[in-house]
Amino acid sequence: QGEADEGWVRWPAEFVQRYQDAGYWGDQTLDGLLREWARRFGPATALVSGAERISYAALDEAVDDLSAGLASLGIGPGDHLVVHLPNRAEFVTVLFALMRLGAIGVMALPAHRRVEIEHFARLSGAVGYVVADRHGGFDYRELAREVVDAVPSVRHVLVAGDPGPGSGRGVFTGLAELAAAGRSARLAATSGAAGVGREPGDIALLLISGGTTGKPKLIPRTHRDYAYNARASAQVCGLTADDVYLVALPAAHNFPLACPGILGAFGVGATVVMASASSPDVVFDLIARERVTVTAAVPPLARLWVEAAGWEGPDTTSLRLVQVGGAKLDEGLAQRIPPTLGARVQQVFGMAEGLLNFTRLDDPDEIVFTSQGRPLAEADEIRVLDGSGRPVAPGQVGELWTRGPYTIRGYYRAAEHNTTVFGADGFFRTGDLVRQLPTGHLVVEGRVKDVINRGGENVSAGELEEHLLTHPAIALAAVVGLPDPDVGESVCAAVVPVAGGAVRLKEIKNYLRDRGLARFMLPDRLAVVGEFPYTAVGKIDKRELRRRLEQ
Ligand code: J2J
Repeated sequence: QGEADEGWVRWPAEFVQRYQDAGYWGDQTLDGLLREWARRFGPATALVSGAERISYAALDEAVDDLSAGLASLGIGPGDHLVVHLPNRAEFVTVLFALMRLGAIGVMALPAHRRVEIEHFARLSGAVGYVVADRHGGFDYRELAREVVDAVPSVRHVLVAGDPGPGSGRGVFTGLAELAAAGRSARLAATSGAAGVGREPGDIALLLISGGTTGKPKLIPRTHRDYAYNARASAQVCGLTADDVYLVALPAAHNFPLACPGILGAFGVGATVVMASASSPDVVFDLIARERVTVTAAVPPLARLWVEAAGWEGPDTTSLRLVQVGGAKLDEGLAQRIPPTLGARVQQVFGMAEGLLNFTRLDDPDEIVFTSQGRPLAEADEIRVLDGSGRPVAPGQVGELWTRGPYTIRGYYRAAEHNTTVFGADGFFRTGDLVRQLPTGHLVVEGRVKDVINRGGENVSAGELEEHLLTHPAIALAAVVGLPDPDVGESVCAAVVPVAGGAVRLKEIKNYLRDRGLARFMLPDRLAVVGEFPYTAVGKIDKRELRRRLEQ
């Protein structure tokens, strides 16, 4: 079927055959898998959220109840709902209940606001919007009222917690009431007819692209490709039923959702613990109380934990693995993680579009600290190309293109954009600059667009940042281009100094020159800031930083 019909691009038949034959793709949907997990791990604890502890069997039942409740509202196969929930149990029940109906969740992150949510709702033609009552000092029901008014297709607002006064308008429904109604309906009926006609090759959910340029794209992930993604990631992490996985990043992000995250943990009968916030106090308490063994962080968060651990001396004795990804982890920070948090580090270079790279548990320290891992699957095809599409010499930096059993062939409803980021052969242009080591591991050297053009000289922001971070007075660094009347763009180094640290442009330039940097690589300006802006998942937000610096 063509893109115009469905709004997304399926894998060509030849590849379907290939990935099925090689055992990557199974014949179950994700909610079908939940049923199987409930049979296999029944009484084991699947999910811990606040004071709630939910077994695998109870989770599967809760999903049935909620899906029956959703069906009673008329929600069914092919419907889209924007899911905008913080890390709490309902995130999991909603995700699976939608899948059980053949409905599709659009995985918004808690930090998204009106502009993004309306964009997701319009683009997907969402019939519903699922929110929490309040979280992190924000009332999502107020946002929901604005979204309902602005996007006519949104007929249902489903609220985790108190549906509030808005429920009087008939649009707002509490998830708990809905599940209770669904339960009664289920007990009265003889069979549940939910989820008719779903196939493992259909869309299970839509993820949000992490790109910080342009409007976020929707990423269609199918049941079978996402199931592989989670299962293989769990294997790489050596996950077993004895593991306890802490969701510290927003659950709707690909990393904590399926790499291995929630879905990978469920697949082996492990326990998933939801952290309502990612701050060191909350996270350290949960690690000690629940004996957490594995968690995932973006580098700024990992830095926060490492620094706080130095002060607080938390009990992290249970922790065995800290995955770090989402942005480049600098070597210095990577090395501090094992001694301060008492766990091994795993670098993960992933993307919601698919391709995942992991350092392996048995990789030498040198590789673990300095590379961003190697592809998950044998069938992941990797090309490192120069600007004119030719392969670079081995070990040289180039742009990463990829194709494989869990990498999408096109964004959702983005036919035009797709022609620019997907090759005719189906390869996805990641926009990341990498070099590949002889071992197959990739080192991320920056983003294609994150190159500053100063009068024809190309300055790689990533490269300059790495040099800046080696300076003892610099805690964080982000290099951006600022408009300049003479040279087009000037190179601005924004830095957060270490506590009590002082930095000046002249001294920094001397320092960089002494490290052997070319003159053209030196920053023109230095902006000393107290704090960087962050994206919804916690990466440094360069677009916003640039905007602030321009003012
Ligand atoms: C440098 N850049 C990285 C890394 C991602 C696991 C981990 C991360 C994501 C993710 C993910 C990087 N070093 N280790 O989905 O499952 C940058 C790249 C990439 C983009 C993708 C997962 N890890 N990046 O971050 O879709 O530029 O996914 O293309 O949010 O983040 O962003 P996103």
